[in-house]
Amino acid sequence: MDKLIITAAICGAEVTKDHNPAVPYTVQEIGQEALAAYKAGASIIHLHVREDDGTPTQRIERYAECIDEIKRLCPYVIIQPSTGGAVGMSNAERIQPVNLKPEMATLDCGTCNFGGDEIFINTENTIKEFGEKMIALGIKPEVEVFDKGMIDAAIRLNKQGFIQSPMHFNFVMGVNGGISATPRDFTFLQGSIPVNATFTVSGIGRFQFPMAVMAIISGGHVRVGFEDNIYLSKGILAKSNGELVKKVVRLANELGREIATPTEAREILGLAGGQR
Ligand code: KMH
Ligand code: ZN
Repeated sequence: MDKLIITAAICGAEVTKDHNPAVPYTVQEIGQEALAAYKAGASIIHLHVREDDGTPTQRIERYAECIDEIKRLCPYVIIQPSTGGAVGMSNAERIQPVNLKPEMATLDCGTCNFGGDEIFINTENTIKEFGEKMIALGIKPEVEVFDKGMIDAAIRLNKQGFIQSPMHFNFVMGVNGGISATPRDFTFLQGSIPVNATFTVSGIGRFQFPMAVMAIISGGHVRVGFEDNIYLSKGILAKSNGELVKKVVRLANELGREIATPTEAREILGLAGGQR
C-alpha cells in the first residue's frame, strides 16, 4: 500500500469564525494554519482564500499573497487551490488561481444541491473548459466528486481528452445534496474509479474521521480540515487544522499506515514537481 497522503483543507469558503474562531481569514492566519497542518503531517494544502473580513474570494492577487506566505513557511508542501470557490461565483472568478500555475487544483465534476437553497453549479462545458486549461498549464486536477455520477462524468471527459490519466479523485461524502458518508457508499465509489486512479476521501462533519479510517485501511488518502469539519471530537472544537491532521496521523499509526512526505506524495500522484 502507498504511504498515506494527508490533505488539509484549512479554510474553505463557507465556514466562518462564528463556527470556529480558529478558521483563518488573513494572509498571516492562512500561513500559520498551513504551517500547523504541514508540521502535523499534511503534504497537500487545499486552498481557498478570504478577504480580511472573511469574505471568500478567488482574486488572483489574494491567492498569490497566500501562496507566497505558505511557501515561505513550508516550502515543500503541495498547494492545491480551489477552482470551486464559493457557491454562486462565476466561472471567470473561480478559474483565476490556476494562472499562478500551482502543481494541482480542484476540478469539480458535476452539479449538486449544497444545503438549503444553494446549488453548486458545474456544467459539462465548465468542466471541459477548466480541464483544458489545467492540461495547458500542466496542472494535475484533483477530481472532486460529490456523487457517483460525477465519477462517470470524469471518466467520460477523460476519454474525450479533457482530463488526463491517471486521474486523482476526491470523494466528498456527506454534503447535504451529495452521496452519504457510509461504508457502503465508500465501497461503491472506490469500485467505480479506473484501476490506475488514486483517491482521497473528505468526510463532512461528524463523518470526517470514520471516512478517514475507511480510506486508511483501503489504500486511499485522506482530507481533513476546517472546510469539511470544525470538531476534533463530539462537541470539542479543533483549535487548529494541525489538531485534525494529528488525529489522522494517530489513526494511521494505530492502523499501520505510514504517512507520505510531500516528496513521496508527488511521486504517488505523478506530479511534475518531482523533488521540490
Ligand atoms: N465551496 C464549495 C462550493 C472546491 O474547492 O473545488 C466548493 C468547493 C470545491 O469547495
Ligand atoms: Zn474546497
